[in-house]
Amino acid sequence: MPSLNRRALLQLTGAISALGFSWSRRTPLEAQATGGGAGAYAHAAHRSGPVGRVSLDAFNPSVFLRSWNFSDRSAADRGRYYRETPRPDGSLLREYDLVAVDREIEIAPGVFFPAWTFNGQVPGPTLRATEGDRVRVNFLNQGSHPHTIHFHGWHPPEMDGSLPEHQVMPGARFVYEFDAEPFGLHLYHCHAVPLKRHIHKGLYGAFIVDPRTPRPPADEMVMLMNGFDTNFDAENEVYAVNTVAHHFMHDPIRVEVGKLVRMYVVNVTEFDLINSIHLHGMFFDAYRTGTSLTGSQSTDTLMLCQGERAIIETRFRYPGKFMFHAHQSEFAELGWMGLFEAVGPRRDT
Ligand SMILES: [Cu+2]
Repeated sequence: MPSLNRRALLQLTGAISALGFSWSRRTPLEAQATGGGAGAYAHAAHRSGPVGRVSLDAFNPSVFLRSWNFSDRSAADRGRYYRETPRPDGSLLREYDLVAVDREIEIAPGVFFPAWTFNGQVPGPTLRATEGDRVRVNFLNQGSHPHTIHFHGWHPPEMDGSLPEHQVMPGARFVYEFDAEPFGLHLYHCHAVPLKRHIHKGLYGAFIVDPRTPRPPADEMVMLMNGFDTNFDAENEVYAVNTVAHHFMHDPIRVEVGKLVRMYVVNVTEFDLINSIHLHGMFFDAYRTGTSLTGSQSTDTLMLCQGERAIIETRFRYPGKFMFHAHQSEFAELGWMGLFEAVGPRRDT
């Protein structure tokens, strides 16, 4: 694979766009805004990202967005990875099978990344329990390096997956078991050393713990902000939400005007200290770490440090397309941008 640094990718994107092979058509509004000059047109096209589409056969970010506890699998297949058993106190034992495997994944058109994955995908499957449930994770390391699973949340030290003696060698197994608490939006990731390498290679996922009294019904979605260092220079060349650069520009997230939308946003970007999410045309309520039922902030831009996460809620007032992206412009141009498409009659309040 040819080496690809940040600048080269930008230049590639720009060169392709300058040829006019933009995947997005200029809207009448853009034509009006740019005045139709050739330079303005090239500039408008430059903004639009690279040509071509990533194959979605192995992993589709839009399916991942609204899947948890292997709900994207067929009933028969799901049972191989996830089982629920009622317990006497009314809670559930939730049992998961996670397997570490090396796998090459496509993160931008024609750009392949030699990932380390949970169950063949990056991010790993979203795990979701209710506060007080028992979580049991049967971990099998089929990768080429020692790995662990380190969960955020309450658990005894032998379940932490962080010390040298916790490493699970290639071919070996370990069972992680703990109670799901506190409620909130957590994450899990490999904690073998060197840590930044093991995380950024793709060994991470979201771990949602719902409160015993559920949050109000909503259109829910999971967004992991991630980045990929394709030439191993300790800088990311590609950024995304849910791995595939610019995916949600091609395939906007469809939502209903007026309906509560709840996003579980996790920052698992390595090498950059912070990442952020900005929504156009609206404000949202942020619940940092999801550990309270009272919103901590009303804003349109939320900054998250490495490993931080937040639940954000909003209701779209107007039908149409709304951009969302990192407010670090460089991240946005390198893939971390997307669109919502709201449908239904407008609601001005
Ligand atoms: Cu690892």
